[in-house]
Amino acid sequence: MKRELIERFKKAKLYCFSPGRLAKDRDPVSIVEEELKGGADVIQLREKHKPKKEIIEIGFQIKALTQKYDALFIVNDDLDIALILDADGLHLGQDDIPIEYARAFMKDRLIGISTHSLDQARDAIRRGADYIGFGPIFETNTKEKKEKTVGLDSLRELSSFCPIPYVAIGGIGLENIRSIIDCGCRRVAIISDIINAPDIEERCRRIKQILCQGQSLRP
Ligand code: 3NM
Repeated sequence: MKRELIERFKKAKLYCFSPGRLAKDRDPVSIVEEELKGGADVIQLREKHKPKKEIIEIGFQIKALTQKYDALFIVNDDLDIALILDADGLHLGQDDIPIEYARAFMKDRLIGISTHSLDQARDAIRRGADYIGFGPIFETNTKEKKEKTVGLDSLRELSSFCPIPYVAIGGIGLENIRSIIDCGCRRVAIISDIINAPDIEERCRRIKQILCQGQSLRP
């Protein structure tokens, strides 16, 4: 199963999120369905401010949607919730459970690691991450903990050696997506540019189209 999940992740281009606080008064599950209709390949359940009980309830609904739209379902931070929801993967930050401990439970599911420098990226690769997030590429107000931007030059360097799939994240949107592609990266994770867009589905579709330009679109 691991191979199949990794192959699916390799094909993924647009990595989206549940809305967290950006939902405002909207239904988070409907927002995720719009992202999926627009072509999201991966959905990460990221509801940091909610009680775990509620995250689990929303998580079951979002997982069902990812199955309907044939997307991968990843849980942020919480190993227990990833196991309860039988997620395809778990995403860990630098201050979360070290990957070695999570691997014992996630077994052949995916584990992704957030990295904020080339050194952290190398470390995550060495310790057996299945994919890495790399960022923030640009300034972002979405993340509570402010990290220094890594910039496009580091992304270009990562592209030159990274043996596992990597996802560019942080301040990315329709306006600057081409600069990411120019670094050799066609896999992006986007929160605010999509969730704050007036038409989420349309925003996803346009971004996905640009990511797929020159390559065949997923049927
Ligand atoms: N992780 P937006 S940046 C969740 O650098 C997250 O690892 C980051 O949100 C990292 O697309 C980030 O709105 C926020 O900038 C991404």
